[in-house]
Amino acid sequence: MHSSNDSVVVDTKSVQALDSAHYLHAFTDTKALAAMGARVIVKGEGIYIWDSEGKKILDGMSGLWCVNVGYGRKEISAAVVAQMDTLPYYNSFFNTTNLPAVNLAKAIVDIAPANFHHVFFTGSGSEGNDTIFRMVRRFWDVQGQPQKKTFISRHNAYHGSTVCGASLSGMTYMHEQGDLPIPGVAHIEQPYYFEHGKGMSEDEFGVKAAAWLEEKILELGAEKVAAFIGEPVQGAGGVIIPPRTYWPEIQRICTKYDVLLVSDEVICGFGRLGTWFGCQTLGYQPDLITFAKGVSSGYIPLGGVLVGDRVADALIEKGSDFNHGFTYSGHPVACAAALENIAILQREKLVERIHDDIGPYFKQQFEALADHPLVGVANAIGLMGGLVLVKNKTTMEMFDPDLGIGMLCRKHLFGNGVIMRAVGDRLILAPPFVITHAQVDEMFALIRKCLDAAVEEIKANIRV
Ligand code: PXG
Repeated sequence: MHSSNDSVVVDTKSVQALDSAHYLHAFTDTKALAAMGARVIVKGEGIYIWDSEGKKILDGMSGLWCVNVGYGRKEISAAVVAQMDTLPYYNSFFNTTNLPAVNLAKAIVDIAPANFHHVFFTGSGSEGNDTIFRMVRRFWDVQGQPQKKTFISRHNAYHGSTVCGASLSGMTYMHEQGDLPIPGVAHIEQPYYFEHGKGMSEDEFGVKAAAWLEEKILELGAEKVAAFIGEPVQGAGGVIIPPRTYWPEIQRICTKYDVLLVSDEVICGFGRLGTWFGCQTLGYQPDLITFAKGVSSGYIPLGGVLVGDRVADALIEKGSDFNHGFTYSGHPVACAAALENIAILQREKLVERIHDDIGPYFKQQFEALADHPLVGVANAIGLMGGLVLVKNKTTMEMFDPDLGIGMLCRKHLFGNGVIMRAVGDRLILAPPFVITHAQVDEMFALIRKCLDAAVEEIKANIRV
C-alpha cells in the first residue's frame, strides 16, 4: 500500500483476495462476500470516506452510528499519540487507576442526568449491557431480593452480540443461532406505530405499547422482574421512534412495580438526539445508561455504564467486591480519545447545534421524502431518520420482503456515493454531527436521485 497526503493507493483485487482468505467479518455470509469482493475503505475526512478505487462516498451512517465528530480529527489523534507515549496501558484492577479514566468518568458525570455520579468502563456496548445484566442482579441480591432476576426487553431491539447482548436483543435471526435467549430474558412487542398502531392516534398507541410491559410484569410476577431495557429510539432495528407518550408511561410502570429502568444509549448517547442523552429528549429518568460508540466517536473502542445513585449507592455500601471487569476497562488511550471527543462536542457546541439548527433542518428534509412515490412514511428525530418503502402509498401496502427492495435501493445509494442503511424495507440515516446545511442538501439530492432510479428498476424488472 502506498499512501500520500491526499491519496491512498491499494491493489483492490489483492486486498479482496486476502480478505476473503483470512478475515471473517461480522454478520456476514463469507462465501457470498468472497464471490463479490469486499469494498475496501481506505480514508476518511469530515463526512466523507474513500474506497480503494478512489470513489468518494458521503457517509450518511457515521461509520456505524459512531463517527459523530467526523473523520480526520487531528485533535483526537494528537491526544491518542500523547497518551500512548506517556502510558499506553495500565489496568484498573488491584487498587490502581489512571488519569484519563478518572478525568473521563468526571467529564461524563458532568454531562449526565442529575442522578448519575458513577461510571463503569468497558470496551464495547455489548460488554456494557453484559455489565448491566450482572450489576442489576447483584443489586437485587444486596437488596435481599435475589429472586428479582428477569430482564424484559423488546422484539427488534439491538443490545449487542455477546451471549447476554444477543439475548437482550430482540432479533430472532440472532436467537436462532445458538439457543438464545438465555434464561431470565423476556421480550415484549416494540412501539412501532406503522406496524402495530392501526386505528389509533400515536399518543394512544404509545400508552398501549407501554401497557405491554405492565402485562408482561404481571405475567412473570413483579417480584421476579429485575429491569426493563430499551433504546430511546431503536437504531439497528430501523430507527423506530416511539410516540412521545411511550417512555413516560414506561417510567410510571417501572416505578409502580419497582423494576429498574435501563436506557441503552449506545446510539442515542452523546448527542445524537440533540441532548446529551436520549432519555432527556424522550422524557424519562433511567437507573442505568449503557454507552459506547459516540463517547469516543469510534476513534478507539470504548463503552461503559453510567450507574445511577440508587444502584451505585447500594452496591458501594453493601456490595463489597463486584466480581466483574475487563482487561481494557478504563484503557488510558481510549479514555484520552474520548476526553478529546467530548471536548470537541463542547467546544463546537455540536449537541446544541443538533437541537437548534442542523437537526431541525435535517428533519424537515428527511420527512419531505414522504412525498416520493416509493416512500410511505418518513420520520426523523435529532440527527437520525427512518423511512418505509411501500408498494402503494394510498393503502401503505408493503412489497413482498423476498423482493429485497431495501437492498435494491441501497445498491443505488452506494453506487451513487451516499451511504444509507437498509433494514428490511426501511431505509435509515444517521450522518455525522458536523454535516453542513449544504451537505444536507447534497445528501438528500443524491437520495432522491437514487430513489428515482430504484423506481425505474422496479418498473423495468420486477413484477409487483
Ligand atoms: N446497544 C445498542 C443500542 C447498539 O446499537 C450495541 C448495544 C452493541 O455495541 P457494540 O459496541 O458491542 O457493537 C449496539 C451496537 C446496525 C448495527 O446494524 C448496530 C450496532 C452494531 C452493529 C450493527 O445498525 N449497534
